[in-house]
Amino acid sequence: LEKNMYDAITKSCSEFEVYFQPVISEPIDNKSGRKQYKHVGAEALVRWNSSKLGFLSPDEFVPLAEYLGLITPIGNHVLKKACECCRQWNESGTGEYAVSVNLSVVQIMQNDIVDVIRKNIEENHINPRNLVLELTERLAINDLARTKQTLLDIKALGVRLALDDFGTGYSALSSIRALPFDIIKVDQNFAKDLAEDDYSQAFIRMMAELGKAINAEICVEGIETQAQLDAIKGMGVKYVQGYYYDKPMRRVAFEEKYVYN
Ligand code: G
Ligand code: G
Ligand code: MN
Ligand code: NA
Repeated sequence: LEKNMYDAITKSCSEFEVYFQPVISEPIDNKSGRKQYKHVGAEALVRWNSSKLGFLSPDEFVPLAEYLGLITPIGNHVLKKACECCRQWNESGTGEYAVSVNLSVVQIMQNDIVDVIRKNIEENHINPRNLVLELTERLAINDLARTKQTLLDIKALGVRLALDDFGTGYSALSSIRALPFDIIKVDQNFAKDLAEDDYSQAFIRMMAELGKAINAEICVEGIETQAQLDAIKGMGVKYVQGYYYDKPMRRVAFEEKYVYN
């Protein structure tokens, strides 16, 4: 895995393909309005089409890439592709598109991270608000003061920051308070039993309430059914994401369905 990963990065990362999953904003609930919505964005999700190893999902290689420091070149490649799409879709698509990119805490610790992000925004002339950077606490944040300063520097570019997978891993309510997030993404585990479980409903209601106090929008991930969508109706959740709308798909498929429709 390690050797193949080095080789793939040397070959200008062309084996790393970026998929896109729609992020739905303000679903419209009229009776016949299933799967309708006002706006759509996209989360960029990397896959590795390895010539030697076959098709690999990020769960199979991102942890090793983080350990080896190789998530930085891979992540830069994903960011570049995502920003190119953001430019193209906003220039020629039928709506306004925000594109979300996952950043590893390993990337956040690179000295040039702010410059890399700025360069991508400038080269593509994108409205920085349309770039969302997602950070997860799957790995512990070791240096909170430094992380906070870096996130403030990134935010000063005008991009939005999202806290990903909230409610799992090292997630702490103190991070929401300490770090400048614009969006909190509730982990998909809470969507799983949303239709029948009071706890998950209460958790999402609580997060929406907390979001109001700190000026952060809530995104619920992993929505697979109409019943799950109904369960969060009226809670003040701004974004939803999940198989109910679509799985992550190749760029061309996303464009056909959501950009040039
Ligand atoms: O798309 P999928 O469910 O297979 O993604 C699995 C995990 O991999 C998710 O937690 C997601 O955040 C992570 N992931 C996907 N793409 C990227 C990426 O470009 N960079 C990083 N750091 N993580 C990613
Ligand atoms: O950690 P992060 O939220 O970045 O990862 C998103 C992951 O969740 C992707 O791998 C994506 O394929 C997966 N995903 C997205 N929507 C759904 C869903 O509705 N159900 C399930 N089981 N997984 C989902
Ligand atoms: Mn994510
Ligand atoms: Na997530």
